[in-house]
Amino acid sequence: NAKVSIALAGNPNSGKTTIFNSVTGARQHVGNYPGVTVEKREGFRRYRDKELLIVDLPGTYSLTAHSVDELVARNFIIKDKPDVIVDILDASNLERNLYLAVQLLELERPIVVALNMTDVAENMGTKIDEQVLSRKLGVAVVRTVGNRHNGIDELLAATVKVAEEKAQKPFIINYGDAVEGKIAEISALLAEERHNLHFPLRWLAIKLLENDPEIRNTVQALPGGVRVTTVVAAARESLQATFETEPELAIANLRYQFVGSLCQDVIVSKRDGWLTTS
Ligand code: GDP
Ligand code: K
Ligand code: MG
Repeated sequence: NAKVSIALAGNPNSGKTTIFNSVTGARQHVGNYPGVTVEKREGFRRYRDKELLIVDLPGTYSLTAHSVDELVARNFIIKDKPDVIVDILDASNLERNLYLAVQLLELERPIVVALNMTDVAENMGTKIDEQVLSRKLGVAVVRTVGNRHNGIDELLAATVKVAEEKAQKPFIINYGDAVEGKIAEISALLAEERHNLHFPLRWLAIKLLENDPEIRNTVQALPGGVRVTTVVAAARESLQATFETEPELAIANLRYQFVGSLCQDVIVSKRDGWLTTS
């Protein structure tokens, strides 16, 4: 296929619009996402034998149902199914940016990571091993400095390559036995409804345990929705007892722990070590 649709995702101020402009130049137009006043910026670019259609998604820190921007971003990814998501990370704020990255990965769509603002990170003395990051996330990672157009061609090449490969390696955070048991139980129930569902089952199960209002409503409307809702309520109660806190907080904490240890694995030097070795 000569057409490749690409969605740019990332935290606010990670450099999405800068990279979007660098890639598309003047070939862009602005509209709105259906039903909401969130601005939708689309652009085009010819790259080798491909026609790229690029959408600049709203910047978000998370993918909950609690903000319109986050709902727009996640629904676009799930329902419009762009061929590739390019997740633009601010390398100088790696931990917070990886928190979104792992949530994007949990949507089980093809992803390329742009490690942007690497100049700012290095000025702060933070060096990131992008090969380790690539291996840990199971996706291509390309270093960029968006405002200097550095790495943009490599980013496009990696993006088109992912679009051609199609296969996305599964990415799974292990949330520990208590949560994983509940995810398995709910996923099995959802599997019976899979023809009515557009979202990945594991992701839906996690969102139900997090009491995500949009997913709760979607599932309630299914033929077997009442049964799923009852099982989810019992699972949430059980997790509440295990963690002695709201399951959504427990799950967010587990995700933060995962991201924290990921950061330790990929950040090779901070200011101190940096100065003594140079
Ligand atoms: P967005 O909110 O993700 O769309 O971020 P923008 O594209 O608006 O970028 C935010 C700011 O960061 C702008 O002032 C850009 O010029 C700047 N910027 C983008 N990429 C880089 C980069 O790699 N390095 C540096 N130093 N600045 C950048
Ligand atoms: K901005
Ligand atoms: Mg922007």
